Amino acid sequence: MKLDAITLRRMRMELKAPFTTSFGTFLQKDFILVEIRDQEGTCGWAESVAFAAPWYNEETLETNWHIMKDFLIPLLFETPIAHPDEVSRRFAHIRRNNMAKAALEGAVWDLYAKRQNISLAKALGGERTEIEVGISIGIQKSVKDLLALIDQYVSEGYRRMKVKIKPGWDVDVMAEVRRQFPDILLMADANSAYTMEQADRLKELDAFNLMMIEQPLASDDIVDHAQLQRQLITPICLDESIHSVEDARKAIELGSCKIINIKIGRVGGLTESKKIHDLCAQHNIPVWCGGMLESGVGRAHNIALTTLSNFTMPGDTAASSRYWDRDIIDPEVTVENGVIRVPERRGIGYEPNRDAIDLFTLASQTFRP
Ligand code: OSB
Ligand code: MG
Repeated sequence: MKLDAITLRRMRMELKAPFTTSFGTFLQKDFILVEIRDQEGTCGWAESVAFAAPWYNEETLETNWHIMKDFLIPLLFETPIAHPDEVSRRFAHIRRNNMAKAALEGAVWDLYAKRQNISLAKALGGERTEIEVGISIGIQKSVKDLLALIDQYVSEGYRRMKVKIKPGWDVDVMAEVRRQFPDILLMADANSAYTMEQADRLKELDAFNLMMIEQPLASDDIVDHAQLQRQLITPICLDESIHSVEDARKAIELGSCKIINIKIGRVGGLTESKKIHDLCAQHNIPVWCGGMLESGVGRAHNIALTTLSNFTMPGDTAASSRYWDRDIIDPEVTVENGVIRVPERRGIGYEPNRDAIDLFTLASQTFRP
């Protein structure tokens, strides 16, 4: 692939409803959309999942713009790219900034699949033709509101309910959810809101037959998580703590988790995601695909990744209509009976809609070799 142009767009889309985690509330989604065009005019698309503020990790939309413009894009233009696996090697001497790297690498993957005339799922070695999805529900004003939402999503067919928790919105809430919904697949996500001093509180969650508790302790920890896992019946799933296949290897060796949430952006791209997937499969660690309130473009990448065989648990990639009045892809992502049918069209399999994209673009810049 000989690259001709890379366009970065600074996007803002209004969320249909606020989304609250233990670290803050999102009212809108600010992100960078990446378009890479080759000399034949084929375009690859991806988005960065870095948020406007460094809440989830240290990256932001602005740091991503800087790292892409001043370091990563020049590396992509250096020589032609034969295979997308080369991109992460080319970026390896730039430390971290995984979301910036993943956005560019993802667009190269889409471009590559389109040039091969196959779906991104197929290019990645995926097998599934449909994927099961769950839904992630933010912290609500009242337990009553939460129960009503779960009721709605259960009737829409979503296969697993993930409830965000934090100290003061945890044991009583989960107890009530479990009482009302005795049979659903249920889990909690703490987004690093606890310390080992609160281990007893977390142990109380063992009473509710949760599939897992996601990232209870610090976002950079795998040592305390190992100690906590020895005290819990409920499996721990790591999200924030895993940035690479090396992190995953160490967490598995230490016993810090029994499940891993793979987010393409957090681990630096699809190539690294595949490596983590393969390592976890060897160690009987199930994986599932996390979400970052993506637009349709990021959602399409998550869907393609989830077709790999060890994605055995429903992920967070819900329907476009759950987040947006109007998504930026055609068709939008739809969920029927808790399942997304994986598109067979080439590349990401959903067409970015340039009119819709323009509506949500605050600024853009095009780079050339
Ligand atoms: O921890 O998985 C998370 C949203 C923002 C930041 C972190 C997380 C989330 C979600 C939402 O859980 C997943 C989604 O619906 O995209
Ligand atoms: Mg999480």
